[in-house]
Amino acid sequence: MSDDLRSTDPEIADLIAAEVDRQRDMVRLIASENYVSTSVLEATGTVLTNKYSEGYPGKRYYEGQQVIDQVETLAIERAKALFGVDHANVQPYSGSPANLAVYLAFLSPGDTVMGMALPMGGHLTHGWSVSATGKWFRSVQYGVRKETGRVDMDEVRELARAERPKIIFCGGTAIPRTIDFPAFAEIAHEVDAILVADIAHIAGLVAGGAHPSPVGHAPVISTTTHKTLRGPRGAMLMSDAEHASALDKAVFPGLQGGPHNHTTAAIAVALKEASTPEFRDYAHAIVANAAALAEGLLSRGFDLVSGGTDNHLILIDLANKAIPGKKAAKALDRAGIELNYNTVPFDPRKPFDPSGVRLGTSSVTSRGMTTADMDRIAGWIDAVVSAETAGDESAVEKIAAEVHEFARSYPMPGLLTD
Ligand code: DSN
Repeated sequence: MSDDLRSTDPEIADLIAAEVDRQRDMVRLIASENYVSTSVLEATGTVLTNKYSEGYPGKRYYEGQQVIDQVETLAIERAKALFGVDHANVQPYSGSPANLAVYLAFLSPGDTVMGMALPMGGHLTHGWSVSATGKWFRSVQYGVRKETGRVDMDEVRELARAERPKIIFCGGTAIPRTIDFPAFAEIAHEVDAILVADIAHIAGLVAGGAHPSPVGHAPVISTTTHKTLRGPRGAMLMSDAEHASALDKAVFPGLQGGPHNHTTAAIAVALKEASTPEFRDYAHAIVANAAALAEGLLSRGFDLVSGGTDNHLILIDLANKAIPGKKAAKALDRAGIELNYNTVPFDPRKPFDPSGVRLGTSSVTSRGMTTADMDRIAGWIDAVVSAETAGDESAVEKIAAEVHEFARSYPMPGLLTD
């Protein structure tokens, strides 16, 4: 950290330093988070934040875009090349605004949208009732089969035939299994709907060839850039040529003002990193680590939604361990293992105190942890859950010391290189 920040605002400088330590000392298993590289961090903290640039490269509403146009064009071209799409818009501020732009581009208020229900693994912006997308549009929601924990494609087809949605979202925030893009595309085609693949969670896996691509199946693709893709907090919309102009108009001037140019630059850097053979190895290592972690949890009697994982994400239903998700998540956090409590499909408990916890392996894989480490982490998770159930806080403290020592033994990407 620079001396400038430390002398201007020591309180914020101290808090940032404390967060660096926290991220270094924890085993971070939040499925939507990651560690960006030093290069991505550097691009984020630049003078590009000083510039307004409403519009798109070559057609702006303010002067002084000689450099910004080149930055945004590089980001667009890298997104197009990496994902193999006709068109990319790199301006959405984050995932929710990106998805709202999709509504603005193709729907009018009151039109029908179909998406996966939030408690089944979907996202708020896929038409869930408390979101603007569920209030301003007529939303129909699909889920997973109770017996398998997997998306019920028969239900999706029946619902689509009955309700005739204008857009169908696939993807979500707690889906441990491969998304069947061709099957969704077939249904969307049958009912004349636009299929929107929200690949926010799996974008890095798609880029690295560790999950099938929606390209060629979904004409519109939405993603954040900061999860498995390992970029800055931001988002992108990608599409075929036919849907490009409507999406661009919806992002600007429809929904947003000036793009965050420092973020655009960092997205460009992350996309360059994601085009390397090393990133392909990283994407496959994330999936291998998730499989190993799932195996370690299953062997300790944990009940995993869908019975396991195909990607970076694991959803544990803790009902058989007699501990609610929130209590488990808080105990694990005290023990140095960071994850989030989460609803499980058909959860009898409330969303703010649900039955499950959600884990992901993108961050631990960025630290360099391998499949050999995953059984150890599963063992700690099991031990903390047992200790918390027994009310044994000293056991939690003992595990915390081990976990912190273990975490510190791996380098942290980003500002720290130790
Ligand atoms: N908050 C993100 C997640 O954790 O999956 C989704 O928006």
